[in-house]
Amino acid sequence: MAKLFLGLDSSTQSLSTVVIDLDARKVLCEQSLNFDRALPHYGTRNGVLPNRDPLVKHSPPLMWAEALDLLFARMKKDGVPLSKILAVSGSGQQHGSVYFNDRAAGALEHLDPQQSLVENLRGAFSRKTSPIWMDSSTAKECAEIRKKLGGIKFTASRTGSDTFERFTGPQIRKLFKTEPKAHARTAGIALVSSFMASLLAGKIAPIDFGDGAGMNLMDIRRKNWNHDALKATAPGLIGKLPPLTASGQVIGPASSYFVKKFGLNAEALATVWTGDNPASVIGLGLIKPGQVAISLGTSDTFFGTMEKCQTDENGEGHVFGSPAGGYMTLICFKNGSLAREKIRELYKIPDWKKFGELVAQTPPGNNGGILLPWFEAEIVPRVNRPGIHRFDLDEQNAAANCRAIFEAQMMSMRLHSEWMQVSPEQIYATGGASNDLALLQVMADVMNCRVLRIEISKSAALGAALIAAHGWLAATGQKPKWERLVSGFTAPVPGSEIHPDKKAAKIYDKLLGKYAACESEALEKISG
Ligand code: XUL
Repeated sequence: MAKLFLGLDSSTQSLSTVVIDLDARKVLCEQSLNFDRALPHYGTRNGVLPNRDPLVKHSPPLMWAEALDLLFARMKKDGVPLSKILAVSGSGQQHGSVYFNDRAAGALEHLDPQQSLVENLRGAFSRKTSPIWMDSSTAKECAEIRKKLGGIKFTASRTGSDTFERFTGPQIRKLFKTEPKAHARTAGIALVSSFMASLLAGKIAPIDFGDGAGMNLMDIRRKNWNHDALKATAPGLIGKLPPLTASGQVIGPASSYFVKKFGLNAEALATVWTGDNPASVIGLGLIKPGQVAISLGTSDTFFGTMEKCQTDENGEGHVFGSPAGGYMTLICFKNGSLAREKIRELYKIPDWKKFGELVAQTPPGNNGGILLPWFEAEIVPRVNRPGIHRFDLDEQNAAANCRAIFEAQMMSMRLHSEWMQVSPEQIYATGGASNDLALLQVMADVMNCRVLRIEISKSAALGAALIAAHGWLAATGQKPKWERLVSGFTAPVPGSEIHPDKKAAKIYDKLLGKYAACESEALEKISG
């Protein structure tokens, strides 16, 4: 009998599913439901509720529940073999939080298939809306928690990250300070991932080590709730948080709600979900320590895996538990494609082919010319005042500026990931700009390792399906190996390998010092 597993991904704008056939190493089907289009009555824009305060970004948790009903109904209608699914897992946008009152546990246990999930859950929340990762209204709370935990370095070394506005702890503190009654009414706090897992399992689900690390509440090394962090955040938190565990752990059989209503296999296991980034790490096949992927999108994101927990003293990068054991890191550079496109516009370059030709006209190292392309406020390094800075670089020289943006982005990634103490053997490049060979060559040269392109459209949902498979195999005593599990699902694009040019790599080894000095000088100028 085919071994089928279902992975879901509840992201900001949509809910997606991937069904895999494990033995055939095949994705059987994928589906996606866009919140704004499919559920317009919630009035969200790109999945987020409008708010007068531009810093506040909330979404309605009932919309996510309704989306789950709708997607299961669609899968049933489309003949997806739900009756053969052995286990379900999932991933959620990270950091977002859902607030249950004392009626939630009972409602989840008695989900009535004659009613919708929305009807079943009405009256089970202590707060109608959920702050999500795009919210940046908690600067004060971040400062308060960071201070109580002893500053950036200690906050990062205890919880895996410095305090960030979007992280769940600061969001919980804001609720406690501004709506103490709602905080008191809250019997349970879930993440988006554990909320969705709770619906599937029909009981309050644990939070996993991957998503739990995005809260500023979990002890990153011991992988339990950190009492100092809980105390610094709000009173009584320990009673409101579920246990922490590994993603893929079996919670129990899937709720009979899904069995009776949509024909899900009555023996399907509901397993613990994780965050979308940890799930993507699995979906991209990063399961061994030292493996790295760089996603080149609107922002560029560096994903790495580590066996031992290293944290970033400067508090720029995040450390989460990896679903494959050990740790993963996420470092987000805001000025990714956004900045590359700005340079293309600035020098009126018709297309990326021409852009690559201009880069090829200039030597690696750009004769020492450096550009800091902070068109938008930057996350890494922290730059609040946007602006571009040039050092020994002629503003009129289009070709040198094209090379300079590629080199700056890659040197910044190398510099700001050094704290991980990982030297990658190879890097997987993914995302929109990963088909730009000139950019990938600079990546290979600066990082001094091979680069391979990987194209996976729903890496989080695929990762979630693989986590479900791992959970089921472990629960049935089959000692699964991650390496075997992901193989075939996550292969790089054939022939996409790019090797570093040894001469160029030496030039960048030397240039990195100058780049770091230019960065410090610019940062000082901005803050001074
Ligand atoms: C990660 C983060 C985002 C969300 C997007 O820290 O905030 O990547 O997980 O869904």
